[in-house]
Amino acid sequence: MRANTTLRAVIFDVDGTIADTERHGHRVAFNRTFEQTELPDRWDERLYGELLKVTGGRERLLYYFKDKRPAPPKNPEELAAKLHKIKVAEFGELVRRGGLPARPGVKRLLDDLEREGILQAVATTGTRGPVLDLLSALGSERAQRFTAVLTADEAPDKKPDPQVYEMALTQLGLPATDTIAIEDSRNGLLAAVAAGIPCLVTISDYTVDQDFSEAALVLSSLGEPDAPARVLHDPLGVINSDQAIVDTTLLRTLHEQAALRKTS
Ligand code: XBP
Ligand code: MG
Repeated sequence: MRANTTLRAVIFDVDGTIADTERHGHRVAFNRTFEQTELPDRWDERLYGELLKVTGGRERLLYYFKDKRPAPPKNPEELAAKLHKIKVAEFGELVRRGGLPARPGVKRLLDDLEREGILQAVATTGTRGPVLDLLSALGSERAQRFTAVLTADEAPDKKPDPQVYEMALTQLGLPATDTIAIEDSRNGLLAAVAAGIPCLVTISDYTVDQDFSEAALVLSSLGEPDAPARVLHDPLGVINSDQAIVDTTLLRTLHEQAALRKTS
């Protein structure tokens, strides 16, 4: 049986999916912000892993003030807004210095999608400025190919809320069933699925232990010919191996099988 849909666009998450930005990017930028503002707070890798359950940098600061900091500040909203502004600038600086390269397979897949006429879009809870810097780091030609780039600036309701995905679909002018999302976290997966979009998860080191049972496929990365991804969960049976390289052919098969599962 064949599904009556066509894969027309792939919507990428940014943090953890296009690049491994959290441990050596956002976390470092938060700590530089604390230093710059002469606050005693420092987020080590373990604590940052806990804080990541909250999406959005400002919201993460508020959660930390409320639940993790020994002495909460007098005006948490005001302080979080002030710190977040500095943090966004610090993170942008890190990105522009080239410290956060694309994950394996990202550039290869973007080029493959372009050759095959499949649209590329971005749906992220990150702030627009540094997101655009991260996309530019993929190469200016690739960055210009994104038909829709939706960030926290346009979609304030952060993942797992589906708002950013719904806005991406509106800009693409496509129904959810003509697209696939690529995510690295449970919050991202839930956002995509709530918007009706089948989701491929490429885990990152902070999300390796999360529950991805709603995903169409879970891999260790997008894979490269000389370093294929490990297949971690393949509920639709699209891969007959424990290794995979994500390309347009695989995404079309995944898209079709996800559509069939939905209608069966
Ligand atoms: C990523 C995030 C982002 C960044 C911080 O989630 O939660 O908020 O950690 O970015 P996702 P800002 O990958 O699901 O989009 O500081 O710019 O908010
Ligand atoms: Mg992510």
